[in-house]
Amino acid sequence: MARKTKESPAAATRIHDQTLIRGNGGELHQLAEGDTPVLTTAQGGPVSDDQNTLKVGARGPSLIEDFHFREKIFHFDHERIPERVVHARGYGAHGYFETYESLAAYTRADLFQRAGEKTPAFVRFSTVAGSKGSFDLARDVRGFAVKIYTREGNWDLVGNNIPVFFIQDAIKFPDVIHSVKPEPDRAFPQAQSAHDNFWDFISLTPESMHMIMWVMSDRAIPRSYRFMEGFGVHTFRFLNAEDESTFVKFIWKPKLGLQSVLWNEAVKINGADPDFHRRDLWQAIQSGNFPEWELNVQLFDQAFADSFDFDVLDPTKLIPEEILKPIPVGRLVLDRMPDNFFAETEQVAFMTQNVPPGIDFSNDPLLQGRNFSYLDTQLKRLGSPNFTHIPINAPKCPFAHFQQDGHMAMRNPVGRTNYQPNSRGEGPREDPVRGFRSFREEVAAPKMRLRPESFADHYSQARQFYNSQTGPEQKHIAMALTFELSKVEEPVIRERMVAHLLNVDEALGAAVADKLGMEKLPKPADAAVPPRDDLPASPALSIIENGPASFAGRKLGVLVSNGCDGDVLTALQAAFAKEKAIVELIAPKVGGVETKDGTKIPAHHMIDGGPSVLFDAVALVLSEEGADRLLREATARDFVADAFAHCKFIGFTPAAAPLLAKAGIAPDADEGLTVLEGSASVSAFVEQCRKLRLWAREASVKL
Ligand code: HDE
Repeated sequence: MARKTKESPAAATRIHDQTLIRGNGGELHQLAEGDTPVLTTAQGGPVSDDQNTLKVGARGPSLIEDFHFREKIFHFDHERIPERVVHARGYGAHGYFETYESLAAYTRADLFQRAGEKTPAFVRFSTVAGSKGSFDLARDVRGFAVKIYTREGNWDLVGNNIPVFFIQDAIKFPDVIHSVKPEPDRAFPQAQSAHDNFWDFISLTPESMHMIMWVMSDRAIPRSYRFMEGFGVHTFRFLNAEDESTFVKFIWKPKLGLQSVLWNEAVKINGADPDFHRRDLWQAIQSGNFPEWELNVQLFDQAFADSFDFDVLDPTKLIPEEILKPIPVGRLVLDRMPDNFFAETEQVAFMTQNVPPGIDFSNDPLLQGRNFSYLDTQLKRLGSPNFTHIPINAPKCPFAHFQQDGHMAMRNPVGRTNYQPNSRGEGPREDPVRGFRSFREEVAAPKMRLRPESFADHYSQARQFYNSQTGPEQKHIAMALTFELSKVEEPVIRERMVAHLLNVDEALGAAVADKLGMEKLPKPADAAVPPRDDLPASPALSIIENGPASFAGRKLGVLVSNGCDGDVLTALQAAFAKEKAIVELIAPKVGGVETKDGTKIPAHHMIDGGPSVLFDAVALVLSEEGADRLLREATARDFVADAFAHCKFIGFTPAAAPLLAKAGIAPDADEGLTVLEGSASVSAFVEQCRKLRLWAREASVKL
């Protein structure tokens, strides 16, 4: 029987909670345990039959009178809203931001005033080019959009995992996005930049060269959201209580260090698990391994801005960390998945113009353009100016204004007075002290459409980025450029791109030209400003230089067979659990295996469903008979061959050696192969796995 219960605000937003039903007076009833709620229409009418439409007889035509059927289909027909024009594919999570120390000297933003204060946050990660149903591991920029529900309004830091952008002026955004999206006459390729339109546009847009270096690097194929940095990109301003301004750039640094996959891996992961990044975040949060990032700020004044090599308003430039050290000011922890993907992750509306008092914009022309775009796009996508009434977008602080009506208005001002000033003293009034104030910048100049000369150097930081990469990373950039340009059909576009690359790095340009089979090198592109040679390498720009010191948060895949050594398996599981890593078992059948002492162990994957690309390191714990059977399975050979080719560490019991041999790998081929015999060998294997990959192997493996 249903019991009557008092309606709480939480319950009101959870009417889909299966334990609550509404009574005739709209009051909520708590169902007793074991009760099943009665299915109703959206109007609340109980439904007697949800399996059959209302018809004339059992075999006759359907009746239009069937309001339950019509309501159900009507609602279904309208389930989709427009996907985001960019960043359509994304995944979000809840958490909090914790302030380390008061930043009152620099900003009066309320969230930065009190050490140790936690402010609720929601984050959405995304790819840019692909549609909502595309795969996670496209070569692409990742969105890193953070909404922090501060006590003085929502702060949205709508960033990317790359600190610079393709273009310098927002007016070019539709062009760069049109060029990367599927070509309009054929509607392919999906979620790929490897096609003529993109490279045609890029090769005619020298300002994009710095960004192109990042996008062709492994930054564009991250191992997981948990292992990537986030950047606010633009220069912003902090304003303190005296309205004094300090320029600021925002950087999120992942606690688990940086990590990416290889392109050959990415291609295979997209087939094996198109939701690879979603699943990773889901699994981490559901298992209590809450991902964490530190918010860092680069603070500087006008004198620094004037003396810096590049214009701090140019979004195609960064300030190297070695020149301006990032200061950690707080941490972001993601500890809860949304209750419902659509309600929260799909309907969340990020807007660059959401800044609390104490944070202000700079004149970066990209940021200025974005401040128009993000409000406009929400109306298209969410369909009503009342999108702030959706719980995920509503502020969590008190708010009061006279905005009213419109589609789906959930709350309107109450009472007679819906304007101000009013003589009744009713309703909210502005507060010049607490309220948002813009930096009082003097601006006087002729109205014009002109790119500043200080934005004209398009190659120097591209070169600096390339020079800051380790050997394997430089090689990956060359491979990525070769792959992408090999998909370009028009030779003139390839040539134009190589001409730019020659300005970034002569050897890189020549190597790509050679791999593309170009017979003659083109002339380097005309440069508005000659590329500089004197910018020192910045180790902060390399992923490999900023990897983790442990295997924590990573995944070990263990291939097991009937009759395998249960002690080795238990030792591996214990050692990797201690390392805070995840261990998953792959077996010929998902039902699992029986170890040699007769213990039954269920598997997480069958061999066809658990290729080694899904893991950071692998172990082969096989019996002789098990190895012998796997020799005949192509997927088992691929498991081993791929793990080796992807420079992963491989542990194996002696009986697994024939499977290695079948994949063309000598058991002592290099130091990345560890024989698993006894506990010392397991510790040695964990130790090795902390390095994530044996890059030295890459030279001997052609991918
Ligand atoms: Fe965006 N961008 N963008 N962008 N952007 C959108 O807003 C836009 C840019 C970024 O998870 C849209 O709500 C313009 C830079 C992220 O919901 C849209 C320009 C950076 C997300 C839009 C840029 C970003 C968006 C589409 C050039 C990194 C996903 C849907 C001036 C600093 C947010 C939406 C989410 C989304 C416009 C350039 C990051 C159309 C006009 C630079 C992470 O408003």
